Amino acid sequence: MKVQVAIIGAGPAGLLLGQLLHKAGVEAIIVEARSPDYVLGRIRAGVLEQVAVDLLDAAGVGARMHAEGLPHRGFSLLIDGARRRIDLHGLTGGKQVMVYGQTELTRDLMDARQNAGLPTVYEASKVSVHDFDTGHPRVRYEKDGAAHEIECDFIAGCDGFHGVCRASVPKSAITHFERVYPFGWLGLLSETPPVSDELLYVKHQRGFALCSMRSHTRSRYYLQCALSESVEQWSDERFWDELRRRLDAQTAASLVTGAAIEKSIAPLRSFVAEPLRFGRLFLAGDAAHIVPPTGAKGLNLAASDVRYLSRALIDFYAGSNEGIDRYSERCLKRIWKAERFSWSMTMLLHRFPETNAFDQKALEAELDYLVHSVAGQTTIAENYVGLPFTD
Ligand code: RFL
Ligand code: PHB
Repeated sequence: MKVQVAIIGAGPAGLLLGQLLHKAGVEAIIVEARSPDYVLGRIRAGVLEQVAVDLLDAAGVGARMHAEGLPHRGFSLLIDGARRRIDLHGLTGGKQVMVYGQTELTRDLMDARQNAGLPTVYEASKVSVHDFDTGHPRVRYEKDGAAHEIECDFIAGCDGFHGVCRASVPKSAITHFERVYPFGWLGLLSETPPVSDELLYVKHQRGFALCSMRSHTRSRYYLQCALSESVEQWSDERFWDELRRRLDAQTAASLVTGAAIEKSIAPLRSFVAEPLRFGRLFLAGDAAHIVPPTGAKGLNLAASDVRYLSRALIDFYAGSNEGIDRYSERCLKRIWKAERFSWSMTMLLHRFPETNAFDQKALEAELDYLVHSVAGQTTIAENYVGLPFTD
């Protein structure tokens, strides 16, 4: 078959790109390795910046998010027992974030795609990308034992960190920047009311914790854990006990516990690939970069890449190469700022088993400065709600 754009991956980046292209009359097919249920079963992000909210509106899929999502005007830090609120709204001239699960957003995009009758191949195996250094790229895959080939003008690599697109680029053409952290996040989802109206990021001697939510009746909690630990070692009871230990007495006393609906461990990593364009192949989202979740930036960065990529491709079909030529440079400017913020929040709030005592003290002083200075709080707030687009 022949199509203008072949999108690899039906995560938030691929689905959002497909919807924005469709709205502009550019045709695309999405090829996804997994089933829809598998994609929806991955419990991940919960916090959307205004940029992601605006893009979902532009894609025509924002209605349920506005009805069911929870706008948040601030969040709190609990630092060794002392609570400090970051007034996002007050410090940024009226900005806020939206708490709306990645699962819900993905479901909205999947439904819109299905209702519009747009082509998506789920459970494709042996997906491979070819000839993207020529004017005639191709995508090959197998489905139900039969081999298929797509001829296209462009390939959008939205296939996540372990995808095939970045891995298909010649090693000499790409540079990787990476930092791996010596711990993970153990996440638990439960049908219980959140312990706090707003998100609570916790720095404690026993390690980081986060109290988040999906709705007024569904909570998402995380605990910093060792990479050597497995989910099986964490009964629900052990999880709740450990969380209580990392909270202040008042918050711990009001924590409502219940059975876990989902529990998983995610390793923490910072990663950027440069550049993001290789001839007619473009990388977007987690395929191009990873941030540790501490800054709530991963999904938002994917949305920001897709904003640039959708415009670039739409402009190409309207006669301009400017967008595709500047795609990489434009994205990377924003990516590195989000990488910096996520790295900094991770360093400030986690317990590092091997940090030397001097570095530990310096980080504690930095955090103390940030939360007690209006300038410091503003820096956190501006980055958390999302930095403005410069072009
Ligand atoms: P995804 O979601 O990984 O989707 C990629 C898709 O590509 C498919 N795929 C392939 N398809 C075809 N052929 C192949 N060879 C393929 N290989 C892979 C995969 O099956 C998949 O469906 O990447 P995308 O679309 O770029 O989206 C990125 C986000 O998922 C990610 O950045 C966020 O979840 C990160 N994140 C958060 N981001 C935020 O903005 N705010 C948050 O609050 C937030 N919290 C989080 C997070 C990530 C977490 N984990 C688990 C790492 C919390 C956690 C715990
Ligand atoms: C989440 O609700 O899953 C979540 C919220 C904020 C983060 C990371 C994850 O920084």
